[in-house]
Amino acid sequence: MLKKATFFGTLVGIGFLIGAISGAIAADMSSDRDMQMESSKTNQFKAIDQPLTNKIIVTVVGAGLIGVELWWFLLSKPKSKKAEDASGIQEVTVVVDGGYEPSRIVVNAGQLVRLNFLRRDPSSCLEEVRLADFHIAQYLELNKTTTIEFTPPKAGNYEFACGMNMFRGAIEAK
Ligand SMILES: [Cu+2]
Repeated sequence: MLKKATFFGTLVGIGFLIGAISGAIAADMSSDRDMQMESSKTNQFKAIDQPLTNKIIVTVVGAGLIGVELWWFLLSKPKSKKAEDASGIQEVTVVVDGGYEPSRIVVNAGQLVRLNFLRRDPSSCLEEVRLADFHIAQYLELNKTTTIEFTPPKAGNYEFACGMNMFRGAIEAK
């Protein structure tokens, strides 16, 4: 599963790369221009004519990045998972790694829910998970599964989040 941090890191990396390359090209051209200016003794600013292919590449890459960002923010929906209903207990394993996976869990109301939180993320941000509706605040040991059980009394959305309320997930009871 692609993590958001990794994704944005890659985007930033690509951005820097494009910036560095275009900077290098511009620096190259301006040094040429400086030499021309010195020899011709004119102080007039001259526009640098970029080859058409450069313009096309920059436009296409820019449009592509905008498209990816739009998709990421508008179209990528949180993964939803229906709880497996084995012997009356609705059990779901939630992997804690740069967020919660799945972050949306569909369960039946009035039936015991068992969430197995498997914490893979060493950051202290995700060391605790809270379910305010059930007055649960549970420390999650790294690389171990911590089980939390509760019964949603009625249909509705029950949120869970990290201790600082930065990463969130939801239990949808039907
Ligand atoms: Cu946090």
